[in-house]
Amino acid sequence: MQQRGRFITLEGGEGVGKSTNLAWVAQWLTAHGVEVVRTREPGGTPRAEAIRELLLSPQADEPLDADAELLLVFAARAQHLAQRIRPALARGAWVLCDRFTDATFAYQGGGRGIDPARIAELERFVQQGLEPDLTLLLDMPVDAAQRRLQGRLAAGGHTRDRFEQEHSAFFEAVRGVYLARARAAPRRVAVIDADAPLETVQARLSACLEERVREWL
Ligand code: Z5A
Repeated sequence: MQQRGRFITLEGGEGVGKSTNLAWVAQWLTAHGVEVVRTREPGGTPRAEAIRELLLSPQADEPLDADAELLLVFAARAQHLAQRIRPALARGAWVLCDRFTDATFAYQGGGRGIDPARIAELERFVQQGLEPDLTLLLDMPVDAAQRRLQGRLAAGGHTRDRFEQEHSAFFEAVRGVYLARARAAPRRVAVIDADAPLETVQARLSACLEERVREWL
């Protein structure tokens, strides 16, 4: 029987370098002979991307209720799991996903203040026990990540989405939940110090992949 592929997620607050490093991790895996499916949340399929648009677009005329936000996140995830993640894993491909349910505990739990027990209920309902084999948590102080994003905004071509308009207390709470989840699940979550030049961050990622992924190859 075909062995199921591995499920790896990248997590962290905004500006920590998830998108930049996702491409790098995908290259590392491909170079080691793995078929990699790169994807992201919210999103990853056309319908789930439509839900992403609802979640990210700033709508001053009608605020998005926090429970509605949570349910939309899980609706997108159910679609993504059914149409993309589970089929890929079943055929033996590895799935590399930019954010997953740790982000829901961090943003909807830490940021919005939703009871984590409710999030865990939806997690069980939607994921039926599926969780990442490895989560790479890119961590850095909120103010340093914000400075990176200022640089990107100043360069043009990027406007703040609904989450990026939040205040630093929101992002501090997000970071706190991520780090608490890493402490609670050290076998699954590897914390990478992302407050360094890109080459240094990638050397740290490489060491982590050698340690944690090599045995699965
Ligand atoms: N969300 C949620 O609320 N609940 C959920 O369950 C899920 C998500 C799954 C969209 O996610 C939003 O969805 C997100 C949470 C919410 N909220 N926000 N905001 P997203 O992942 O698409 O959004 P993001 O975190 O804002 O992505 P981002 O801004 O693109 O950040 P990033 O991917 O971590 O960073 P990056 O684009 O790779 O890098 C940012 C800049 O820094 C860029 O100019 C790079 O060139 C630069 N960079 C990267 N690394 C370095 C280093 N090492 N040194 C210097 N500069 C660097």
